Amino acid sequence: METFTPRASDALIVVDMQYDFMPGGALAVGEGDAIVPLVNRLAAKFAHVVLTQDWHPPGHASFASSHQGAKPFDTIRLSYGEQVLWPDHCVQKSRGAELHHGLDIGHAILVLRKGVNKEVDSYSAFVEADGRSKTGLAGYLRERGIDRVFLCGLATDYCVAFSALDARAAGFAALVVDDACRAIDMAGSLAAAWAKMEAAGVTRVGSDQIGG
Ligand code: VGL
Ligand code: ZN
Repeated sequence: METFTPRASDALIVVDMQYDFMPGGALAVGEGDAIVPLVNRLAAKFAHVVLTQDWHPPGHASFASSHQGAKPFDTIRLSYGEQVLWPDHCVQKSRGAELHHGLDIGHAILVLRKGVNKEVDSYSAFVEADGRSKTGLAGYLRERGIDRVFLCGLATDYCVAFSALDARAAGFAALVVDDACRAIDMAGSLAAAWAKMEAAGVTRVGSDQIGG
């Protein structure tokens, strides 16, 4: 079994560990809360930890409630392409948008908020769904001397996958710590996400492969 020991040029990106993605939340991911202890143990091994926070304004374009006649989990066409419509979730300053209080990652150096543009969604921590608007994370990581990112959190098939794919596109090595993620898995989305990630050179690892 190949192991990866975190080094100074690695970062861990902890994706969207927010109450709305936990059981009982507006867009609950099965067992979303179960990974909190594992994410904490993983984060302790990394000097550079970035947290992401889905952070939508009220009336966001990704909300079904923003589109006449639409239901959550429908897909529609927006100016930038296909968009899955979600229940209202992670509304700025709401309780559901808060990071899980069980996260114990005091040394995290950046909380990156995404999806803040009312008209454009952003599963990815790097580039919004229009494929053009950058969050600045790639530049930030590069300035910190990072060349490899590990990802964990929620949800494997949406925000984790899109972030991993964009990390690769931006020239970083990318590894997804599979057991420290949970998926929405809707209409084959998890298998599709893994196929894309594998094709893009994203490495799938287990937390038992992370040394240190
Ligand atoms: C996410 C759907 C909508 C995620 C965020 O964090 O994976 N999924 N917004
Ligand atoms: Zn969202």
